[in-house]
Amino acid sequence: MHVILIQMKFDSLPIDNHSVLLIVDMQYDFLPKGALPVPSGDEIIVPIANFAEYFAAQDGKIIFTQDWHPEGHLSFASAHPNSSPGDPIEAPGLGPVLWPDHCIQDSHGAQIHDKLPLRLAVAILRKGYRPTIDSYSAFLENDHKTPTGLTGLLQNLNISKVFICGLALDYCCYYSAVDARDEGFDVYFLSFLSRGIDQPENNIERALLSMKGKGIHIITDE
Ligand code: VGL
Ligand code: ZN
Repeated sequence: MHVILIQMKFDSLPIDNHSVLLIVDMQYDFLPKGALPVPSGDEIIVPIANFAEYFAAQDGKIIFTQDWHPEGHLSFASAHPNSSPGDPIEAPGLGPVLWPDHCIQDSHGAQIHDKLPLRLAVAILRKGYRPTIDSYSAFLENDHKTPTGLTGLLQNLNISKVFICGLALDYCCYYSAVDARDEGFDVYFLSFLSRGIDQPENNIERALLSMKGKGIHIITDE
């Protein structure tokens, strides 16, 4: 019954064996009570889990991303003297703001929420592991040059359509969507399966408008 309802709802999405669902950074540190909680992030856990089952049943492939920082990562306010989370930073590969310590390699906060179907994943892509540079995008690190290898993996898998959901809408999801588009994929941004940090102010609205302007399909649940 449940599957049939979901099926009817998403029938219009062109999901097939050339499609990948990127489930971005659904880790405890980005959820309520985590180190860098994204408001209402917990609302999308079960809907993403259900959608992933549907997506896989349509022959789509599933890839998770996992923010994966070493201790003392330069994106952390704690790595800079007299700085607090949210303070602006302008440095190559970092910013626009500093973050609280989060998603430390092997910590509980870095784990992907256990209600999500990791068993469906063809790959789990880790990013942000180099100490002095951040990586919001799943495709390119924040120097906008260093590839993560994801483009090559998707090309090898014959993927042409990238569906994106997860956290945070205005950071890792946004930058991943823009880079996917730049790499030549058709991109479907599932905004109803994403929540944002909205920092600086109006960042979510800015991200959605920017994506629309680049030809990314924004999918709401209407
Ligand atoms: C993210 C800030 C810092 C994200 C990761 O997953 O959107 N945001 N690290
Ligand atoms: Zn991070």
